[in-house]
Amino acid sequence: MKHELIICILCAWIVAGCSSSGSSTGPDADFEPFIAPSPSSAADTFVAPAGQSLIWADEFDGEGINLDNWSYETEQNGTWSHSWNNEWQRYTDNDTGGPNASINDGVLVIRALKTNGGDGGYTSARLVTKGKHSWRYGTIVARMQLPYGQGIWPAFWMLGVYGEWPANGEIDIMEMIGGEINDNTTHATIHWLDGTQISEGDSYVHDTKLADDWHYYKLTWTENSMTFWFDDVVVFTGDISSPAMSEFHQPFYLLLNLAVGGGWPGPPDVTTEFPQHLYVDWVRVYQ
Ligand SMILES: [Ca+2]
Repeated sequence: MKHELIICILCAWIVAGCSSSGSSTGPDADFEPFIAPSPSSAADTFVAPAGQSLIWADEFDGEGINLDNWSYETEQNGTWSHSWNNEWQRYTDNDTGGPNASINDGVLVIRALKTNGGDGGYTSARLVTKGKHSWRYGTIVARMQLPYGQGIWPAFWMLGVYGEWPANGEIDIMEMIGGEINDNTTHATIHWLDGTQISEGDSYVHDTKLADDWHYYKLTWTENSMTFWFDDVVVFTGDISSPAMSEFHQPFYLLLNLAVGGGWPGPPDVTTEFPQHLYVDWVRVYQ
């Protein structure tokens, strides 16, 4: 009896201790905010699309990542298995702020780290609005400053809410595979199902690295077409009026991720510097 009583007192003490240490609010109390290199201080000169209204935005101006807008898609530690595209990183959950994703001075920073661990050797983050926010047609735009280097693969993209890939459709507003001239190049692509997976797209090569400054990566989406923009330059226009492209007439959710390695960029090499940072000042949707 006496031993049981002591155990009960011990249990109560442990539970009380646990609850008091877990009562923090805001960003994870155990997380020390990392210092990312400051992005460019260039002025934001974005002009909202004429005739459309802002219907959703995340300006990343809060204390932490807004989990009413975003969820993490993760890979469990120790079970890393090239879940997507043979990418090398393990995507982690960072709550409102953590080592692979946080808000720094009004900017979302997604950070790829070299860990040398048994989880692919790298960690990073993949944020999605899946199940929280999705849109059909309009202008979808983000102000971003990209990472750089061989094997680095950031993306700002969308997936259809209904069906399995590729029948749900994929809209890649920005993909960059880094290294040499690739550091200056953004790719815009659409993928859909028409018997087999079909894709169309194009790329634009800028005169400086996309990591050197802020740029606007934008999709103008109507019931007939999708036009992809890099700042004021059209990267690609696709006609989506074909009956075989019904995917593109349903709501799509947003994804932001920073992959390391994978089938398209190939692996990082000795020239690739870590950590790498994808900076997102804001994401906005106009209709
Ligand atoms: Ca911001």
